[in-house]
Amino acid sequence: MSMQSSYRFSFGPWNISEGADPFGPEVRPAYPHEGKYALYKAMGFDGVQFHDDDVVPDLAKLTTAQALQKAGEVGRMLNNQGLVPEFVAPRLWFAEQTIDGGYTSNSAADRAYAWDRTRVCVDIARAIGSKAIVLWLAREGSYIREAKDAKLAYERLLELVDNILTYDHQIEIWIEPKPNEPTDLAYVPTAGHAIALAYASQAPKRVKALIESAHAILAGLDPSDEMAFCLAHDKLGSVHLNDQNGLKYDQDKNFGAVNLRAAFNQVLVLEDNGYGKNGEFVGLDVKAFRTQRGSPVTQHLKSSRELFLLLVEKVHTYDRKLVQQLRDARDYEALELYTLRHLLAAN
Ligand code: GLO
Ligand code: MG
Repeated sequence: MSMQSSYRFSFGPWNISEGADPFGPEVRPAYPHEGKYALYKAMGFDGVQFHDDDVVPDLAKLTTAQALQKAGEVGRMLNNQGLVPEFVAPRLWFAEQTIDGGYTSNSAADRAYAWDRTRVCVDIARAIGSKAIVLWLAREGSYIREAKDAKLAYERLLELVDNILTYDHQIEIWIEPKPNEPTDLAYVPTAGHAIALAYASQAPKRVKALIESAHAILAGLDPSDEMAFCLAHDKLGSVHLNDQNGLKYDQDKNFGAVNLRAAFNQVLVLEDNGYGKNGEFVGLDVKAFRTQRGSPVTQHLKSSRELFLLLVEKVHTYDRKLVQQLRDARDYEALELYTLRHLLAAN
């Protein structure tokens, strides 16, 4: 029996049931938003990831006071259910004002909208008892490179980070890098960009990254190395584990579904570096198959969690002495065969 680490898992309500793609009708009705929270515990999840308008539906129609009252109610509901609000992310990519980005838009009015919305998001995070906001910089990039001044855009992003840190002296900012989609070229495409912003900011300790497996793959990088980079700087706020079959649209496949070995290496780097010991969650960002029947559709979340735990077992039984010997001997041929045999349970 191995030493079973006690990981806590999380995901966002957008991972349940949604069945839309740009090429056809929705394949199933949305599962009622309010009913989703009751599903978490039974599936082995303790953390909820939010967008600001997941916490407060119709956010745009409410005053800040009304929004914060609703957030307080949601915080109490989560507490009663034993759920932890892991983070809140401003959903900036749906608004009219953010067609060409918010923080990096060429329009001062759009930038002002983005800042107002971000402040409300921080307030919502505090009202539900969440210690972090996540910045997935969806439309902060360009469709054609000549459209924006990239240097100015990066200066604006640093100014944004500093403004948030000054606005609230406790909140953490976790930047979720992604190289493309919905833009052609996104600003802050990698962990390196996110961590550079952290160090350049006024409070580097409160700025971290959230690494999503698929986003690293889309950047041509190895997800476990992106995680390792953040861990080396004590800046891995969270993860979005999933998988991605090469350079195509963002797929959010089940963790380990495409590349089991790469998934093993992600679990290895997390486990070996004590990820989770300071309250970090193992977050998932996985989509249900369009073809899946039923309501609510949740099996993909259970499958990804199970895969993660099976790989934790594989990490525990990975023969470290042998790995060290083979590293010392620089016999990577043997190390590779051992690793693959181990994954296939053929040793
Ligand atoms: C999209 C992102 C997105 C974020 C979420 C939280 O590619 O992965 O799902 O993770 O909006 O910020
Ligand atoms: Mg994500």
